Amino acid sequence: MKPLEGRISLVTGASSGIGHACAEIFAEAGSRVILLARREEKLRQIARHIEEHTGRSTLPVVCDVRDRQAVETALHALPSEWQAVDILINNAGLARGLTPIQNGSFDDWDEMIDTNIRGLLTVTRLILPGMIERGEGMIINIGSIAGRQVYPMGNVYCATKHAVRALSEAMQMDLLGTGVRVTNIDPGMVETEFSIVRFRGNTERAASVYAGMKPLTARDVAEVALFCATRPPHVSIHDVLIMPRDQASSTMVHRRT
Ligand code: NDP
Ligand code: 8X3
Repeated sequence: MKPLEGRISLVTGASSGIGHACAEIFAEAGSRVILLARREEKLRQIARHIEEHTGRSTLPVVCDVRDRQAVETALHALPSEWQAVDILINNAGLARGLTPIQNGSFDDWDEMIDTNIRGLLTVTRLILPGMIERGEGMIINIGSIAGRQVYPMGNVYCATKHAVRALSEAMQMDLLGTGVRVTNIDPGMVETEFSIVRFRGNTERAASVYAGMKPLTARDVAEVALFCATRPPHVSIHDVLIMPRDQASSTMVHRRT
């Protein structure tokens, strides 16, 4: 029997990168998986591939986590056999730009705050009551090294990830005694669409972020999430920092150039 047999996992930001890898690896471990993101075609393609490759059912949910009403409607409309979510992976998130705070864009700030903080809170608030009622569940929040160390021009993105870290700690306290476990995972550099999104499609600039060093893969992070989710029920891994060997801190990166 697979470790997550009979479980339901909900992964936000499952259309790419770390979320895609988590959806895949959790299905390989036996879980049924709800994949949530905005890009419908990508989501359906990934869901189909996971079903073919793992034999587990998947449920794509096309939704913008910034739209509270839309998230509420989508989650309330889940078919009854999908409603009892056991594991929530709060992964949807993004950075926009790398700009000194005095030149920052209000729109970019809103987008990061609304996605990385408000979106995480909305999904969590809607999923938690069911977990508490059933007396068990797990929330995995994907933070970042940026949630521990601020770096130049990272200002608002770093602030949102500090908020994720604070919320993980807050959840651990508030959910004590409910049977719900909360894990915070802070990755260093992972090569995904993250930098392409940050630099608005400038693939050359995005590639330069990882020049001469070996970043983590999305799968590296997903494997850690799976390890945390498959500990015995009395074990709660509160906090993980996973870095590439070539990265010592937010700003110290070893490059072979
Ligand atoms: P990707 O850009 O590859 O994936 C981001 C995912 O988030 C996509 O599936 C995207 O889907 C989804 N998403 C973004 N905005 C929304 C929204 N408003 N509503 C729903 N889904 C949304 O990046 P990563 O996989 O790297 O990022 C995943 C998480 O990991 C983020 O929280 C990021 O901050 C964090 N992280 C990334 C690191 C890295 O170096 N890559 C390091 C540390 C942390 P869609 O566009 O289809 O909606
Ligand atoms: C993403 C990693 O260092 O670009 O959270 O902020 S970093």
